Amino acid sequence: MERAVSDLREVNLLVRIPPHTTSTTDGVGAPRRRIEDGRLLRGEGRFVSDLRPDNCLHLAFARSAAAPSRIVGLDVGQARSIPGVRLVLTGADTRGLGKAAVNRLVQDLRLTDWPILADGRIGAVGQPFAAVVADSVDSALDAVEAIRIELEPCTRKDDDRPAFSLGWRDREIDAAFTGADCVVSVEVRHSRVAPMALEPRAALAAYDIGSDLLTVWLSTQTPHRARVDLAAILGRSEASIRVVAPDVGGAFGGKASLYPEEAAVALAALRLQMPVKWTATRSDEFLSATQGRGSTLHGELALSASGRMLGLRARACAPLGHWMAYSAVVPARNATRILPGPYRIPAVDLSAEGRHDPHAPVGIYRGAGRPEAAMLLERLADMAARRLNMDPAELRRLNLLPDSEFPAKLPAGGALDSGQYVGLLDDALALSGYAERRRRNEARRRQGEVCGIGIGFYVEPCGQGYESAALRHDGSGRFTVSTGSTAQGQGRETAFAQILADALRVKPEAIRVVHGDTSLCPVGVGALASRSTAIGGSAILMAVDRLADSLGGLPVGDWSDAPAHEVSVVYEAPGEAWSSGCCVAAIRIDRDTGVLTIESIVWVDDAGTVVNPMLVEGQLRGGLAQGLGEALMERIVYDADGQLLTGSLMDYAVPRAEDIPPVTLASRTTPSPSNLLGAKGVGEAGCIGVPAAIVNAAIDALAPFGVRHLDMPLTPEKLWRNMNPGDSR
Ligand code: SMO
Repeated sequence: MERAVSDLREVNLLVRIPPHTTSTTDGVGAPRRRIEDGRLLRGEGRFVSDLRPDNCLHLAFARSAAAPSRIVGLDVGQARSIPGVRLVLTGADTRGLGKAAVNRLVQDLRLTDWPILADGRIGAVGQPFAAVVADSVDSALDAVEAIRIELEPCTRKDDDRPAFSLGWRDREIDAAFTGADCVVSVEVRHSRVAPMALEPRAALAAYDIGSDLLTVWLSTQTPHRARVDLAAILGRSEASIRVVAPDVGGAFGGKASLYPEEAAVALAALRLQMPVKWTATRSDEFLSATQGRGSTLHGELALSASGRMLGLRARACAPLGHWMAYSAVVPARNATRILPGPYRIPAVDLSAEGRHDPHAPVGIYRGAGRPEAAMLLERLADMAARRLNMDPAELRRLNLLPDSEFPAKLPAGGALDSGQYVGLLDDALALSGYAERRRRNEARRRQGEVCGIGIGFYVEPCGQGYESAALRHDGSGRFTVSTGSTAQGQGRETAFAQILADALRVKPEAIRVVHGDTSLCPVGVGALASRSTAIGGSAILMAVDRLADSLGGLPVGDWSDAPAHEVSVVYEAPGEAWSSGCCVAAIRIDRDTGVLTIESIVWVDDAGTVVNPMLVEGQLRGGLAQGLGEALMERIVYDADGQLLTGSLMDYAVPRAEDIPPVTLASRTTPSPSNLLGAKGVGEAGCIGVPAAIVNAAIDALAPFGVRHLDMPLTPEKLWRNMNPGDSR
């Protein structure tokens, strides 16, 4: 074991991710094809809505068409009489039930109600106020149509108090600004965006009276957390609830928290003692799934005349929506606790707050505060470079933490664990031909072209806390590992089989990976915060050690004489892993239409120990697609009355395959000392670095027009208006 781990700790200098050829080895580092794919590609995946138990009933929600309002009348009589209808639930049926937990990451967290069905008051458009259970989906929808509700607009007493606030301040901060030669400041506004998993939310619940067991199949990242919440809501023991996450088609943070709709499905199954299923439509997702981002950040950076960063003031204001998801505090907290990120800045004043509002809840979404931190710093760095007449790359190189400073303590606590930040920057500059491109862009501008180049440097905290693993040897050289981590399409079974194959010195085919079932897996956290490979993978390494120990120190690899045996471990990481990376984007903007074209993206990433480069590449490309979507086109819009204007994919733009530019990927990895595997997260990176690089490139392109800042999304209209400021067309 010792040897296997230390072997992984070599620093891998600028290795291009290899082409997808067949692997020569099976273990950690091998580009193995996904175990999961055959089944999924043959259409044999089992998602919640594929599950069809006998006598399954169907649930549909009546949702408010109006924004915040008071319910003055509700008539479900006609709905109850529609043929096939078995049950109609309203807010009155949910009184006295418990609520889902919110992670109390800050003191003085002001919570909201957690209505399963609106009771007396509508918090936001789209909130369900009744649930119909019927023999068929059609009957349920007919009954929903027959429900009469009378609403009275309520002038919402605007609640000025934040739901929480937090911050960290160095005493030297004022002196840093007083003594500075140059101060730049920016306000960055992030639109709310939709996590947009391909598979919408879905829940199926069945109650068995004989065993008093409630089984809930959920499209979730966090089955154990869902079980805790369902137990609290329904007043049942955790032992009497089983939560199963079958195949899950993407989540991105949007399925990390139990939803009121899911609790309603469980409640209906208990009432009827029959299976009840609900599958969200895309409209349901826009209206009532958690959204991401939405924060406004203010930043001020103080520098010396030579470009040294001296002080940073940053303030993040995050919207929370009308109820709070489990990780509601996380985006605001991450956006500030990360600062000053990869840069050495001796004094900071960081603060954040969250506020309830009359819209859908805002939760974690791929990046969860990290993109906001990166955008703020990278905008400030570019503004400072312009002010000081320095090259933006030079200003960054001057201020990036040198390799010798790891672990580097952060003002909010914790420490950046490892990295080669200057190396990442230099690799990205070299691969993108940065200096030459800048020169060429000058010539292109003289020809009338609108072109720019931008850098997005980022750090990504990931992999902290605990995860579990249970490892069983069947007595004949075959192994089953059950993990507390879950899977939503990342290739978890493949990666974990590789980690185990390596550690046990067996073929991956001898390993079965079980996940996503509270009755088959040890209590665990699940998949979020880019933690599964780092922490879940380390738990698996720990289990191998424990298994070998408990078999009398049997040398790993010789299982022929080993008896059947099972061990269960909980691994807790001593610190957090910090991925890092540098993106360089080159873009042009059409002078007549404002359409932005990405000419190249170069991206060098440090994900620590790479278990499977194909999986890493998939994560990088997927993150890039979502980061690009946010940068260029995605935006949730509510009008002044709280109506959702972007309630369908006709109004809310997401990138398609043809929008995804070619990308040059490279890696410079420094294994993390914060976990046994040395791994760092990689799934969120694309949403963190890519938007900052694209936005900086666009502002570079529009600098000749006097543009000094732009907020996402960089729609053609916005870019065109910035090139034609006097034109009111
Ligand atoms: S946004 Mo992730 O599922 O922590």
